Amino acid sequence: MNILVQTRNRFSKFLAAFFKKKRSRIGIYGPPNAGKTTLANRIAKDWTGESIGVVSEIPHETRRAHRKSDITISSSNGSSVTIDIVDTPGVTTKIDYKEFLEYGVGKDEAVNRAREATEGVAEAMHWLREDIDGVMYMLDSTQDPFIQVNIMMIGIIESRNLPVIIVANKIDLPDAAPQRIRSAFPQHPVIPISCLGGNNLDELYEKMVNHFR
Ligand SMILES: Nc1nc2c(ncn2[C@@H]2O[C@H](COP(=O)(O)OP(=O)(O)OP(=O)(O)O)[C@@H](O)[C@H]2O)c(=O)[nH]1
Ligand SMILES: [Mg+2]
Repeated sequence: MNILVQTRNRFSKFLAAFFKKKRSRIGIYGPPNAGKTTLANRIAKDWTGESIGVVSEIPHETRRAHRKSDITISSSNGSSVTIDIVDTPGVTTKIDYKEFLEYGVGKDEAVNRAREATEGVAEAMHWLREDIDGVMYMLDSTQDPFIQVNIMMIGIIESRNLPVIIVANKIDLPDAAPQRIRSAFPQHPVIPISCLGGNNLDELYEKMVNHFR
């Protein structure tokens, strides 16, 4: 091969690597106990066969952000998106160690958990400012969506112009009211699902492919 052809091939490879689209990092955000880790595990299991983190009924179970890289999600029309999923600690405006005592956690562990949860919230906010390209904002459909933390978080996400899907989880429960979430955030797509029951996940995956591409 002559030197000119070799140089041209090298240059094309360099250009391809340089302009290769960076994988989008999609953060799962929302208040504690909404089901963020359950969803992250479900997505990872469905598309890679592995899971990400530990699920628990105790709030603030996730106290560090966990990432699972290189997940390719396909839609029924043949298009797909490859993303990294970041499962983040639940964000609240107030973390009180006494909250954990109700779940049978000892005082020392409760104080430690509260400290770690506070650091986790700071870390999640840092990621949102610096490293996140899209958000799945997850809510428990049985809870009131009009709370300060939701309004604040959606405001931050909007100010960064990040694509967002609002996930209305736990629609298997009798008190679930995903329409309340739709009225609270009419400017964004809302997908009602049950992570536990697996309801409507196909619609969520379709939306993710279209929204995060
Ligand atoms: N009924 C019902 N329960 C669910 C669903 N998804 C998650 N849960 C339960 O909700 C609780 C919290 O789930 P997690 O996935 O740990 O919630 P999280 O948002 O990651 O919580 P933190 O990490 O504490 O912020 C667990 O008991 C789950 O089994 C669902 O679709 N329906
Ligand atoms: Mg979690």
